[in-house]
Parts: sequence; C-alpha cells; structure tokens
Amino acid sequence: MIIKRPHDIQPSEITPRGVYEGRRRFMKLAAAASVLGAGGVLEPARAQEKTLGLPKLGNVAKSRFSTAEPLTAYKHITRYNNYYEFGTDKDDPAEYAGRLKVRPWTLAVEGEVAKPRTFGIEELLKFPLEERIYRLRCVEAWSMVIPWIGFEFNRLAKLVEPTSKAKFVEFVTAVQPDTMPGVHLPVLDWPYVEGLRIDEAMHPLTILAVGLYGEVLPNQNGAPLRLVVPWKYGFKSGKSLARIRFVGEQPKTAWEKANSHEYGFYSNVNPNVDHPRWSQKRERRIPDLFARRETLMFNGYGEQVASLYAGMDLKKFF
Ligand SMILES: Nc1nc2c(c(=O)[nH]1)N[C@H]1C(S)=C(S)[C@@H](COP(=O)(O)O)O[C@H]1N2
Ligand SMILES: [Mo]
Repeated sequence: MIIKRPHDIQPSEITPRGVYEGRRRFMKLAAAASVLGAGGVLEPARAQEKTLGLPKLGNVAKSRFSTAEPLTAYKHITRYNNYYEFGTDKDDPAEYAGRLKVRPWTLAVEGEVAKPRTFGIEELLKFPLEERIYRLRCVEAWSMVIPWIGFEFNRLAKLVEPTSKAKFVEFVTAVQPDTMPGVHLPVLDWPYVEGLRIDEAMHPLTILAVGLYGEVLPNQNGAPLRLVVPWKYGFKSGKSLARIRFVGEQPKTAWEKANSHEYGFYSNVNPNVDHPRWSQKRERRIPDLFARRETLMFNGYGEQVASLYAGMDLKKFF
C-alpha cells in the first residue's frame, strides 16, 4: 500500500509550470557543465533525488576525498541492503528496519582509553559533518557510489584518548530482540561485531556516517550511525553502532566466527584474491545486471591506504 505523504509530491505538482520548466532547463545546463560545489570541489552533476524525506542535516562541508563518479540512486541505496538482523534478502531491511528504535541512542566508547565515555546521538550529530562520496564494494561483487554524511572516526577517538595499549578497535552493533527478527536465528553470532587495526581506524578515510543524500540515515542503512571503511568489503562497515572498544588483541569478528575460511579480518578489496566461491576481479554496479567493471585494488583508495599494508602478504592476510 502506498500513502502519498507530503515529500512524495513532485515539484511539478506544486510549482507553476513556467518556473518548473525553467528550473529543469537550468538543471540540465548545470548537469552538462558540471557544477563547482560550495567547497570549491568539482563534483559531477547530481540529479535531484526523491528521498524518504527524513530530517535534513545542515552545515555539511564537501570533502576532497569524494569520488567524482555518478551517484547510485537513492532508491537503490535504500532498497538493496545487507542488514541481516532484519533478514537476509536484499529487500528485507527496507521492509522491516522501520521498526528499529533509534531514539534514545547512546554509543559507549571504552577499553584501552584514558577517558571512556558514552555519547548521546545528539552530541554525535554536532560533530563537524562532511559529505563523503565513496564507492562501496560488497564482498558479493556488487558496488554502489554513496554520498555519505559523517565525520572522521579519529575525531571521536581523540576525545577518549586511546592509550598505548590500544592496538585494535572493536565495533559492536546494536541488538534489539523486539525489533530485529534476524537475531533470533543463528545466522551470525550476535551482536554483529567488526574490527579494525588501530591505524586503519584512525585513517582519515574511515568515517562514522550519520546520513546520506543530505538526510539522516534511513534505518536500513544503519541509523543512527554506522561505520564506513571504503577500501574494505562492505561487511566491515557495521551498522547501528552501540559500542566501540579499543583493545590490545585482534577482535574476533562475527564473519570470521561464521566462516573464517571465507571472511578474513582484513577484507581489503582485492581483485587478485578471489573469494573461495567466486572471483573478485569484476563487480556489478547496482542497478547493472552484469559484473562489467574491473574491481580496483583497495577499491580505488590505494594511493591513500596501500602504505598501511607495506610488506604484508595480502593473500595470507585477506
Ligand atoms: N549490523 C550490521 N551491519 C552490517 C551488515 C549487517 O548485516 N549487520 N551488513 C554489512 C554488509 S555485508 C554490507 S555490504 C553493508 C551494506 O551497507 P548498505 O546497506 O548501507 O549499502 O553493511 C554492512 N554492515
Ligand atoms: Mo556485503
């Protein structure tokens, strides 16, 4: 059933025809010319996307780390998801994650830190926000280009002052038994836990995302905040984070526990190391039907991150 809410109304329905067509012509011109964004960053033309009309995020700066590739449409980013707590089909999260309770929400940051602290989501939304247009490459060999809004993880880390014993960071996502049907099934060992080496976590490309396409995150994409690590397979980016622990030992991640033969701790995007059951050489850019694109080493972020793995055998540490 579809109920027409105010944000579903097309501009053509509320704007006088002449104004509307003038604007359309302008947008076409802008699209052809490519527009220079507020921060002086050249960005590709972006179509006005029909979003869910969630609360907008203001004061969002542009980032020099954004890719200039065409964006994946909002409808695909929000209807083709992996969020196993809500089911394993791609459309389950869009269907069921509406139930997730995202207020009140707290994020505990603890472990090997001088100043452990619990943040309310309102505090986290006050961090200086940036738009980061990143490629997301799923281990299942599909990809998207997503205009995230968030802030660098290292900003949060600095506030809690990690000690010299902090060698890794463990990211623990929420378990809400009454809203998440999936956590009653033995798909993964809940909660969904992911981990990064401390230098990976502190890298400027690693962000905590709170929004996309100018609005707060839809629940299916990991509201109210989720990790995004663009040079790693999508599953490293845990959704709906509840707890972050700085630790001395490499964390056991949910996917390693489920199948360590197929999902390693590092999980850097790597076209030269195949998944045991399929090739990682190519990828399918949603909504394409075929995997026509070559997958890039470190998902195209090698210039920034390759040095983190200098001297490591990436076939062994996959
Ligand atoms: N808590 C949680 N986080 C998760 C997942 C999940 O099942 N549960 N799936 C991961 C996988 S496999 C991918 S590809 C990305 C997908 O993010 P998106 O749906 O926002 O594109 O989220 C990751 N984060
Ligand atoms: Mo994934």
